[in-house]
Parts: sequence; structure tokens; C-alpha cells
Amino acid sequence: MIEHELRAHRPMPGASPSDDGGYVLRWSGPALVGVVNVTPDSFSDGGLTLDPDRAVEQAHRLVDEGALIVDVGGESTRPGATPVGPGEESRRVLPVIERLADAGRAVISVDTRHPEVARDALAAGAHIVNDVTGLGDPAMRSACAESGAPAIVMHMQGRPATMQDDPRYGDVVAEVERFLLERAERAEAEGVPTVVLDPGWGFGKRDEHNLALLRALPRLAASGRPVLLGASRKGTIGRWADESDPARRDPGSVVVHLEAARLGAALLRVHDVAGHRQALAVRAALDAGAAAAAGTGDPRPHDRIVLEGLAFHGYHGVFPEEARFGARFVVDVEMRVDLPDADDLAETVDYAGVYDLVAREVTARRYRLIEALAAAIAARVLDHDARIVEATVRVHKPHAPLPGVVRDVVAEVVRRR
Ligand code: HH2
Repeated sequence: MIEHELRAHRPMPGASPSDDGGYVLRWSGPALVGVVNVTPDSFSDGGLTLDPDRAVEQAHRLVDEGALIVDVGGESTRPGATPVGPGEESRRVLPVIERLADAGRAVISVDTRHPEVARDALAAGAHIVNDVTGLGDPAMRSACAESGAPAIVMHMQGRPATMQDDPRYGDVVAEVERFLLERAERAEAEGVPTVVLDPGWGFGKRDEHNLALLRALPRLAASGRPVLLGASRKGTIGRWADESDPARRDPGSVVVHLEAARLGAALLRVHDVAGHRQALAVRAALDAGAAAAAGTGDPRPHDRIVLEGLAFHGYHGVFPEEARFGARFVVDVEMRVDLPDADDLAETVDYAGVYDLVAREVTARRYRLIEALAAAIAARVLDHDARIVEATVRVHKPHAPLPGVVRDVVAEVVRRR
């Protein structure tokens, strides 16, 4: 199970004190974020918990069912939604957040795009800010930084009123990744303790964009930040399953979220916490059973395809000279895969394709750290062929700028599907 953490400069239920004087909330594998909509018009449950008593009751029920975080929102962001002003939004969410914070049982995130609502919610006891506009507003970043709150940065193309009219991308994965990393780096530089990345399923995305972003979760997770996916009950699931009623889309949501969990998502934002908790528990039991049946506790196949000593000129490193002159980088890739006995290229992994993707990653992009380069290559290798269950990538930098004689510097990462 992958370990995840959220750092904050103030206490949260379940968090432990950290070395830097703050607090850290840790968990293994995927955790659930339960949705509490204090709205009359949310797309799947509008009006159900507009009354604060019912919203608090619902939030506590979600915690009892296994949610790590409850996400309280006072404005619907469904396609075509009418925007709500910060005054009305605060009137909806603050009484709920105050009462949840008093009870002290829930890690509370506030789902808002308004800095004034975020500030009031943090003062009322919320712990995390979930901003569907991706912390683009400097006032939102300072609200989080000043109160030491982690933030969820989501990607959206356009605005809710019109975002689904005609969304277009050149390369949706590259564009969303660039946006999220830039926003995260800026927020961290300004003092936000942890930034969670969310590709924004359904926010200015066609079905094929959502699918491409789901498959790219390992690439987003390679930055080392927790990744959140929120596909629950959304339109793409309705179209794939031919189900027009959002409240009846939980089974399809579970399937998408199990896939997201397999691909490394740390947080799943869902309406049906009990159903997702059950599905994740059963998935974990099946994985453990497969490992035990293999007799080793290790469900990986033992066949490997190895590409060694792939050498390229690249421009990676933290120093400006490295960006200017570049240096030689050498890459090894080991792929664990079930190899057939048949002598047929179609039956196995095409390693020429792996060579091409390594060449592209080393020569066409620039990373400051060789471990980040190795992680990005590993994510692409797993993406290349679904039969590759594990990729070990070593990036060698024999000419690393060090003051003495060094034969080699190597970063190795191991990534599993
Ligand atoms: N989706 C919704 C709202 N907030 N926040 C993040 N980070 N990621 C999401 O995918 C996301 C989100 C939409 O779902 P819901 O809250 O159920 O509906 P509505 O916006 O209509 O209230």
C-alpha cells in the first residue's frame, strides 16, 4: 500500500504532531472524502442536506462509514449551475462547519472558490480548503498559508456555467499536469503546507478527456503529492452506463474509483462512502489472496524485460549551467510482465515503444531532479502496456556536478500498477 500524508500547521482529528512543529495526517492506500452538499441544487443530492442539522448528521454518518475527510460545500458547480455569492455561501456552510468542528470527530474540508468563505470556514474550524478554481486567486493562497491549512488544487477549463459546452485540448494530460504543477509549486512557495492535485473529472472535460486523465494518475502521482479523483455520480458515468439518474450511478462510480485507487489515487471524493469502503475492502482481500496463492506474498510475475544503458543528452539538474550545456544521462528500465511462451510480438511488450518513450522523456523535457525524471519514465512505462505490472527505472548521471571524483550517481524508482 502506498503511504500518503497531509501536513498542516494546526491540529486535525487523527493527525500526529510532526518534527517541524506542525501536524501530519497519514494513511495507507486510497482514503475517502465524503461529500456534504449544503445546497438546494447540487446535481445528485440537491436539497437533501440544506438544513444544517441534516448536514451535520450526514457528515457524522459519512465519518462512521469510513470517510477520512468530509467535504462541505455551499455552491453547486454542476454544469450550468448559477453562481452563489460568498455571503449566501457562508450562511450555508458556516453553521455546519462550526458544529462539526465542535464535535471534533471529522477532518473538514470546505469546498469553495471564494477566499472570504475559505477564511471564515478556517476560522470556524475547517481544516482543508478544496478550491475547484485551483488556488488561482492570491487571496485564496494567503488564506490557506496564513492558517496553515492544506489545499486541494483542482483543474477546470472554463467556468461551471459553460464549461461543458465545447471543451477542447491539444494534449489534455500534458495541459492539466502543467497547470496543476504550476499552481502547486506557487502555493507551496507561498507557504501552503500540502497541496493535493485533482485533475477535475467532468470540469470542462469530454468523456475521452476524463478517461485519459484517469489513465494518467500515475504520472500526476509521480510528483510526490497526494492525488484526488472525484468522479462520483458524474455525467460520464451516466453515459457509459446509460443511467440518467445521478443518484443511481454509485456502482459505476465505485468501478471508476477502484481503477483510480489501483493507479495511485490517494483520495476519492464520493457520495456513497459505505459502498466505496466495502468495495475497497473486498479489492484489498482479493489482492492479498492473489499474493498468498502465488506462495510468496508477492503477486508480481517473475518474468522481466530489461533495457539497459540507454544513453541520451539531456538538460536535467538544479544548476543554470546544466540547463544550458546539458550532460549525458543513462537509463535502465526493468519491466515485470507475464511473458508468454509463444514467439509472437503481439503477445508481448513492444520494447521499441519503451525505448521511444524514454528517449522523449529524457530529451524533450527538463527535470530538476533525476528521481523525478525516473518517476515520470516509470509512469509512462506502466501507461505504455497494461501487461507491465511493475517498472523499475534507474537514471544515471555520471557527470553530476560534485566537487570530487564520482563514478556514478543513480536514482532508482519502483512503481507498480
Ligand atoms: N466535484 C464536485 C464538487 N467539488 N471538488 C474537487 N476537488 N473535485 C471534484 O471532482 C469536485 C469538487 C461536483 O460534485 P458535487 O459536489 O456532488 O456536485 P455539485 O457541484 O452540484 O454540488
